[in-house]
Amino acid sequence: MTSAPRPPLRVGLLGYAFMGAAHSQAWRTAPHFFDLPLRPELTVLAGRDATALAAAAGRLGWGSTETDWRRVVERDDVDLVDICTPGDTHAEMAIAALEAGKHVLCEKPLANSVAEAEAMTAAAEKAAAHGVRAMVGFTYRRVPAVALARKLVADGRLGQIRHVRAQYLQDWIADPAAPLSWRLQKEKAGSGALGDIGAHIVDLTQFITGQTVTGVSAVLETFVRKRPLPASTGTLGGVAGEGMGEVTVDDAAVFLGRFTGGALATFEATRFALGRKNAIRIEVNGSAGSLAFDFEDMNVLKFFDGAEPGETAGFRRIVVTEPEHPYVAAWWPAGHGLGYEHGFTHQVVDLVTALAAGEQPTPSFADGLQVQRVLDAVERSAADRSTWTDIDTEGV
Ligand code: SOE
Repeated sequence: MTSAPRPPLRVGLLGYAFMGAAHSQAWRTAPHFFDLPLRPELTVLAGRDATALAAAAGRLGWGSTETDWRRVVERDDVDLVDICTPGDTHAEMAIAALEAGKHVLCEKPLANSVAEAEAMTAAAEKAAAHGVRAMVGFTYRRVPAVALARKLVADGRLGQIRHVRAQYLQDWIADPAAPLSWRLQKEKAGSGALGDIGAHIVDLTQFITGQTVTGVSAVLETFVRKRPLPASTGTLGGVAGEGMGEVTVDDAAVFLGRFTGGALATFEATRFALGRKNAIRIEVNGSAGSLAFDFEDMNVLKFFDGAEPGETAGFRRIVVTEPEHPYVAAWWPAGHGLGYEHGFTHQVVDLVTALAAGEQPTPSFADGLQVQRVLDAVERSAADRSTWTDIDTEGV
């Protein structure tokens, strides 16, 4: 790695819970393993509780703090605003930051509604005319096995895609005694499993296949309608306190979809799959081959090559830990494997590289809006109990 001085990229991070911590480690780590064209500086961390904020800034490595996020947007020593707060704040923060000339990285889902996502995309397009960039954080695109899956499809190794099967399975609210965290409140999170984890598999399947979802037919369910109010917030659920409150989002989403290239898809997103912790499972079947990925075995991609003779053909387990694989060469000697946090680090690498080149990083806000439209179609289809709901493709 060269040690030539690089221009700084001064980052202001909004939020310091689970995602804030994941992004902090990415900003800290990326320049130590990758030869980045810009040098990220952890300039300022924002949050409302001054005591907790000071502790988080010390723990996560931030140089200063602000208890009002607007100050971060206004500060002259901030080049990029990274938004890791609940969805109800994304639109206001991102639009203010873009209007102030700051680049923006915004956690998924982009917004809580299509209208907000449209406003954010319009602000991003306006800012792009001045070289200001916006990206949405669909981190799992940066898992090496996922990036390899996309490459195999793009190289034609799967032929024409016929089937896409996607699940995102967690179990952290399967216990009815788990508290009513913000992720279970519609006004904060927009939707439940659908937006929180279903958004990831919509993005991932589109990323891998290079196609988009054109229509859906869906069911949503809320299994546990009342939960204890939280006494304190924790990494995900927090600690239960006194009193009960209403769950106002879906606990699970199941839907059928069609892709632009004609493939049929099934999607399942739930936080009630007991024993499944972070199982993002994607299988794609094409006319020439198939592939299968499970995040619980994230360093592996399974590939079936239809051109192999029947006698020896079978799914091969590709261990995606070799220097030839996407992102891997920067890390450990061959075979040593990566984890959850590396996706966030790769996200910083790709973002910083695009910014330095004056290019639009992906996924853009327009990409985030397109996913938002799929989520919205799922909600409308489930509410209407309709058979099929087309997705608006205007402007994406
Ligand atoms: C909670 O379900 C969650 O933290 C999601 O919000 C993240 O996007 C995912 O990476 C892990 O699970």
